[in-house]
Amino acid sequence: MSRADLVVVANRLPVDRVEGPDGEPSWRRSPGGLVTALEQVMQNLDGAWVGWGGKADLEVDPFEFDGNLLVPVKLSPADLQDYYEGFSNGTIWPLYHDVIAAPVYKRSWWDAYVRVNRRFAEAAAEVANEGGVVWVQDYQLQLVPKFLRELRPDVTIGYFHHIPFPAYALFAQLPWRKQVLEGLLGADVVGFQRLADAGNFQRSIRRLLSYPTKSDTVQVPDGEGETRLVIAKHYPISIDAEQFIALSKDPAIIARAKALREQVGTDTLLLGVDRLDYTKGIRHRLKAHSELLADGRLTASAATLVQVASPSRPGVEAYQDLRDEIEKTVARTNGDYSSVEYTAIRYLHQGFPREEMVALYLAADVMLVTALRDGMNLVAKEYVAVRADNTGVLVLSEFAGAADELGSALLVNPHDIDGTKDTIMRAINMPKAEQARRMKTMRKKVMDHDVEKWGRSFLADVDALRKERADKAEADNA
Ligand code: GDG
Repeated sequence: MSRADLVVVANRLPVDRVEGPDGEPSWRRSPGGLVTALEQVMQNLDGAWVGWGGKADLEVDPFEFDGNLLVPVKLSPADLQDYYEGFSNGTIWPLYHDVIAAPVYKRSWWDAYVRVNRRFAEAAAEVANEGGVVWVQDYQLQLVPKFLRELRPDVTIGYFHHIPFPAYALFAQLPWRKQVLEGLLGADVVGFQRLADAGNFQRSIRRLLSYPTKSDTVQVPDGEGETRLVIAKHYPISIDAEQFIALSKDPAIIARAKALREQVGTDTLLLGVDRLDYTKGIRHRLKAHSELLADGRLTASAATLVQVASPSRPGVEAYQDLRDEIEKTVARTNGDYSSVEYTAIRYLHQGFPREEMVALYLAADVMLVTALRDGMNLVAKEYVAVRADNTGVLVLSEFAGAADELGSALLVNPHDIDGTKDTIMRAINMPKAEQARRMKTMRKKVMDHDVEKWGRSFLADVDALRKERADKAEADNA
């Protein structure tokens, strides 16, 4: 098998397997956020990507796709249940999002997580070039850095954590907390979304492992009386702003946005776009919105809320319950406040092509991002990127990572329903001049810090450590 200088390891490969009319399988680029984020970074690099192919028990040899080598990792139905739906999405996801849902601690899930992380590490070890770089992605793979270092001490390892890292008092609940920290510390660079996440991580290290930390670094004992320096700092992720801007100028998409507005027919269009996930604060948003209707501050003929809730993790119970609850609320609100002509909430439990998402962003006067906890939230940045005429208002939860950069949004605490209601009304009534002032500042931020810059700054730190190690090895050998 050929090898690569840069290997990305992620739970999913960046492609979906599709079957043609003749039953012949082929691969198609998948529309996920991580893929888009890394698309630019991986371009022209002759890199490799290690990940699951999207189907249980799928056994496929590594293959070329768009100039990169894709290396499928086989996962059985039991792996998927215990490692993915279980430990990743039933334990880590809720724990790291401040226990919005109760995390489940199950020893068999942990065992599966260890087993599968080892498998990903083995696949990466096989494909990385001597002295190469391996970049591990996200919370499903927190043990890969350590396993990989054991197998391939010559490679330099980066890990990026896309979701929040919780405060020590919460992280301490995890029965396998030390193993997880040791797993992550197998990397040379551990990246987080927010400064606060990196701080939480370092605090947990000091409390649980007693390793010294200083500004962005941790001193990890190497077992032979020496220490190894690990960088642990924040690298806020972003979007391919150019691509979103280009789509927003596409005449077909502009026409579509206009048509959507006309069909909706109200003066104001409020928009929410989220995976259907309890971290996104959809319930809180709907509560604030329905109370505004009940109070008479909003009417269905004046404002419509379009809520896209793309299907997510249907195999996890908490997601099934959330869906039922949201759909009940939507039906109630529409029943109570819609008229024959106007619908209070247009609820869409579907995924859409990116072009349609951009048309919705262009059509929306107010974008509602009310996450209870969110690593970054790319939707907020996408909305801002497409508003080239500096109109529109972003209502943004202070608990989303994006709030650190987009301070000119109207920031809300989504738990404060009265505050959220007032902020939605302020957004609807905001004068154009104020909209422009705020939007301009936010657009500059998103354009100056796009995803390419994110990737470059992370990999630059990885590369600096790689060079330092190579120089040291050379000096030791001299
Ligand atoms: C995790 C972290 C962090 C959504 N529905 C459709 C669709 N989307 C796209 C959005 C956006 C992406 O999916 C969602 O990204 P978010 O950042 O909002 O949220 P998560 O999926 O939870 O992502 C998050 C992110 O990782 C990156 O590090 O920001 O905090 O939780 O790009 O536009 N895209 C299309 N159709 C849909 O129906 N085409």
